[in-house]
Amino acid sequence: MELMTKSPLQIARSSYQPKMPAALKGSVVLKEGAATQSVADQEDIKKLFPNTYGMPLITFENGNAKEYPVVGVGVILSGGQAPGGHNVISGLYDGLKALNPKNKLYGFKNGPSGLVDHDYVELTDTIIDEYRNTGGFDIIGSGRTKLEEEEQYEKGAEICKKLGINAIVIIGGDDSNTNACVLAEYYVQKKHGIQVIGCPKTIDGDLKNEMIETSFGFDTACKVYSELIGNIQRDANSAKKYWHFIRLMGRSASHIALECALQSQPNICIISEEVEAKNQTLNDVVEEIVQVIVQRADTGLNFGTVLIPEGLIEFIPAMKKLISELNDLLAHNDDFNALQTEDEKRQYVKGLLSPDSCQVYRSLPKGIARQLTLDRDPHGNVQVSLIETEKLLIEMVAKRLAMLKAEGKYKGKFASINHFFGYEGRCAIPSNFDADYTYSLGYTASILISEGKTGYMSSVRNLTAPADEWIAGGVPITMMMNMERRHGKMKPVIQKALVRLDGAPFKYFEKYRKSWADDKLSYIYPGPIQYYGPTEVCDQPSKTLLLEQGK
Ligand code: FBP
Repeated sequence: MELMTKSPLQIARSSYQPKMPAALKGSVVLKEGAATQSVADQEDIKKLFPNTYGMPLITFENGNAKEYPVVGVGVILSGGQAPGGHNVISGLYDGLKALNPKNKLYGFKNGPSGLVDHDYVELTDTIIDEYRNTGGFDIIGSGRTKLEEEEQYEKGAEICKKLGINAIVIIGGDDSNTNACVLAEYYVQKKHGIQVIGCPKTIDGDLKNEMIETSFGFDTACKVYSELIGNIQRDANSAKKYWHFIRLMGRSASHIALECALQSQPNICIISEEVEAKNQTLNDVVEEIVQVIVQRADTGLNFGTVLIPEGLIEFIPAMKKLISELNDLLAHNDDFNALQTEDEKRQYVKGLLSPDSCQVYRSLPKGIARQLTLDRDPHGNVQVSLIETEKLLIEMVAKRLAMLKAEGKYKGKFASINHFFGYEGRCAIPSNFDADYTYSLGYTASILISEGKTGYMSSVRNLTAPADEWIAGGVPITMMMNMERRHGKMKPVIQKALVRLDGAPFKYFEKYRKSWADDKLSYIYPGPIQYYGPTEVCDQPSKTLLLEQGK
């Protein structure tokens, strides 16, 4: 056998032709809707974005062929990886070349810093063909540098002018698209003639609204995690001896945990937004888990699965207060950074926290308390993916069960295994849904650019219908904005979409979770993503999307 450089699936996927909305096939005409408003704080947002506020929604329809001017475009991948990023770029590339073969596409390397540091590559047929329908962001790399200083914007303008770039596409989450909006406004104000278009990316699924039905990557990542959860459940149900505590990525919102619960029907799934709404403490969460474990033990079932959203810790009100005090206390704190030992750091922190937070801090296992003081990301967020909540919960649950056993109220056996699923799914080969959706998002961006638009996010809607019926167009990013306090100052930001407790996905989960907790066999085993085969196996969107759209 010859040395293999690609798997058979990699080879087959390179020639997969993503499905597209009918309006993107052939020539396109733009239909402009009524003027838009921001979701809240209209007066403030209007003042901050005088040039890009209130622009109309845009939808594409089939129209007569038209000649487009030559454009140069720069693309940036921003933040965490999400399956489909390469297809946004290939859709953008194909769209640009179809509109005018002289168009050029440059990739800024390693995230927004590539624009500022003038680190770029011109994308060609050869490069693009190598990355079609693949996972990962390695075509140009990604990064989390925040674009927020005028000096950075000007450095960006400098390289754009040098390369003949008239538009930048920023593929990112809520923070990156907020920056895209600010950059778009800045370039109009300064008359730099550089357009900025955003694309909704994040496996977390929290960049969505009426016009952006889902962020790309959520579908694939959740399918990968659900496959793994299903496999674990089948193992649990075969061996009948372990409780599996599975933490799932999703920095803030619990969309991933909820979607995986809908796909795999575990015994327990914690939803952070519900914990916050009920004002629960960590002990309340532990008590809920313990109750299910005891009940199952009473019927002889000493095994099960618990899904835990990564962001949980920040939604427990007392923990939230502690984290926010730590954020303030540790921001640019050279004294803290100069301390050598963990013990010194612990003493230092304890001395400065409020009495309530200090009590919470002291009640945490030392390892978890230490994790809460690790470096923040460039947006000032605690890096929750580094906090091992599943281990914390296992420890607390085991303690509580031991107490109940001593009181004769629990007769079962508790053996646990912990898991964390995040990086396993972020670079998976995109599902058909994500491959099609992202290609269309990129293609849509190419049209918005060629039509001279700026400050828009590429939008593809009606996603539970066949791809042919999807609706493509653009949404003004200012429409998604509101004012929020960040680092002590009011800032315009895209509203993060948390799990809605009155939304159909949560309602469905709420209706069935009791039977999933008790039943001998309610597990579902989703199996691996299928790329070829019947459409009901290969082209299903997420359950969240189906339920949200009443299907
Ligand atoms: P984005 O919001 O940038 O898409 O990233 C999401 C995410 O995958 C989170 O789910 C996770 O908490 C975080 O990135 C992990 O960050 P890192 O890649 O820096 O470890």
